[in-house]
Amino acid sequence: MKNSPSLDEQLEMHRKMVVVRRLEERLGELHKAGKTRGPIHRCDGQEAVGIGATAVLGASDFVTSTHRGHAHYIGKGVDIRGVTAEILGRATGTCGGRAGHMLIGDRDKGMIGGNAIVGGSIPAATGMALSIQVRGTADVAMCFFGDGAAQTGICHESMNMAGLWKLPVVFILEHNQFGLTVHHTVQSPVADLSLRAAGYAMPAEIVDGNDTVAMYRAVATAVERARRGEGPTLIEAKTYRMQGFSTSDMGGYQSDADLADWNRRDPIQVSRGALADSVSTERLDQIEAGAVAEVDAAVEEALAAPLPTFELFTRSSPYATAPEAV
Ligand SMILES: Cc1ncc(C[n+]2csc(CCOP(=O)(O)OP(=O)(O)O)c2C)c(N)n1
Repeated sequence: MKNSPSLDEQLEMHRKMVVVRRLEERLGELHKAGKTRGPIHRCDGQEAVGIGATAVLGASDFVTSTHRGHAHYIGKGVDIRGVTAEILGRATGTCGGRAGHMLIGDRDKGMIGGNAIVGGSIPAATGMALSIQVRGTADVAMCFFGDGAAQTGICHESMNMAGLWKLPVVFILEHNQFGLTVHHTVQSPVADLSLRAAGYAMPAEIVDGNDTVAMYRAVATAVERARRGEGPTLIEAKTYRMQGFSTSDMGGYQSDADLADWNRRDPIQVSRGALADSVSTERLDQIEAGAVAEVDAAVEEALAAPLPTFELFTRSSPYATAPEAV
């Protein structure tokens, strides 16, 4: 079983992390300039979780995401131009400008969708996994959710069912230490939420969520297990949210010491360090500059694109081939 990324895969994960980081930075600026449609949930510092985990998947596997899903979308291969236009509410967006940044779905890419209902991604992926099991394919469903979402009742119900029926689902707990502004120590009596996996008869692994290679390895083992019909796994990715809950967050509750500590473990720098022995600094700089240019072009293109028309808003599905009456 191959559970380590190739050099090409490692470079692609690096490139995608820089794409996501640049997107987050641009969205921060655009929000300040009043050009986004509402606040944005950035994932600066958490990029390695989504990018490392989705790098393991094939095109026909499924992903369900959260309100903080930019790394999941880009990781699963949703086009950056469509994502950017969608976030900016444009007709050229992945969902025609109707979903906004929290709800992007792309059926062709296996991106079932972001989710603004905290915990909503968990039963959605569990249901996808049941569908995969019933249809008898070798696909897997992957679910991203936060430490706040881990405290919901539906998380317990979904994991219990997944463990009982050995569903092909990989649960990725993106433990960024906070639910909204609430630190995890006042949300849960245990620091390591993956302890709970034992109660669902599923294996669990705690992973350095700021290291794409560590994420890839742990997730590859979990995905293979699911494909063999041996059931779900819970991966607890320890990471940290470097920005506020959203671009509207006034901040002040994250300690300077924690921010400095996690900044030293910035996932893009960790990745650069891991690649330094095999790839020249010039090549890495070139890859990063290409990623930045791609995002900047996507932003300019999106800002120049039209807003959706009333006709588009009355269609029943973004996938419908013709407008339908409502
Ligand atoms: C069912 C539900 N309850 C409350 C909210 C409001 N809310 C939005 S995000 C959030 C915190 C989520 O924390 P976590 O799952 O850790 O994700 P993070 O924001 O840290 O990425 C809350 C309470 C919501 N959107 N849905």
